[in-house]
Amino acid sequence: MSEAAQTLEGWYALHDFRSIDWQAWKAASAAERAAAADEFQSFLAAWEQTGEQKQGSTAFYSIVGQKADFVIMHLRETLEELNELETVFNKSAFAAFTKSTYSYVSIVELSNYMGQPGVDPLQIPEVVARLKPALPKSKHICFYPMNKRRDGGDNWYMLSMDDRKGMMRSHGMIGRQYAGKVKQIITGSVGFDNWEWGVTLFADDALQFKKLVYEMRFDEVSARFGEFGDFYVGNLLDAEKLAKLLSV
Ligand code: 76R
Repeated sequence: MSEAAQTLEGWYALHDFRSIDWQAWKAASAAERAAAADEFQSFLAAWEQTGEQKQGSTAFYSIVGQKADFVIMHLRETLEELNELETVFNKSAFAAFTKSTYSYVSIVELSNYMGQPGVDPLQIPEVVARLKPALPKSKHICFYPMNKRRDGGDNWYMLSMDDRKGMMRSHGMIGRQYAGKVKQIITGSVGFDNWEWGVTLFADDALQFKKLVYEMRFDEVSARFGEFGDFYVGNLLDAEKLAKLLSV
């Protein structure tokens, strides 16, 4: 058996994708709409407060294209908290005007491929901070789930640790060229959801998503072993933009 990579886990993650039932929203009375929108705004404020208290982090983005209208990405300490958040939201007045289109359950994950031998990563403050990240308020988000292939000669899980380390180094070097332009959060989802990882990227210039993902396609880890699910891309929402989105 090949040596499994050691992983460090941080906050649990829920990506909750919804579409808005515009017909129902427009058919509702102005008072109903105002009450539902106010309640939604109060959720946003509460999630913001959780972030300020460093008890978790929530990102809220519209989605471009017809796969969803918006995504709420929550990071929290426990799966119970994530469950509670989705249930409370589902019981809200606004949720009655939404339909779930996709969701993804995972956990912030760092692996030891690039680690220094003999150094305990949990003693490195930057590593610890990355396990419980404050989600940025970048203008754009990109999310997609992915696997590493397990197919005949192209089976990632049959490769030696050294071979995988070499390839992950090359992967990391490409990624580093995007430092300051793209922030990536890798969440592991083996045992939690249908793919092995969720990839969440944040950037102020959405074009950098395309540049980064395209460049990685030529790198062996992605070229030989990457399998990808649906891609979602979107724009930052805040209280003001939400009010504009919901005005009919
Ligand atoms: O954690 C680190 O920064 C160390 C290096 C590193 C690891 C271990 C790293 C760096 N990644 C790691 C692990 Mn990554 N990453 C992806 C994708 O679209 C594609 O082709 C792949 C999707 C992107 C865009 C991306 C970006 N990475 C992983 C893993 C787990 C693999 C495993 O354990 O087998 C996956 C699935 C994955 C996928 N990666 C970086 C980036 C970027 C931008 C970096 C540089 C980070 C930095 O140094 O700031």
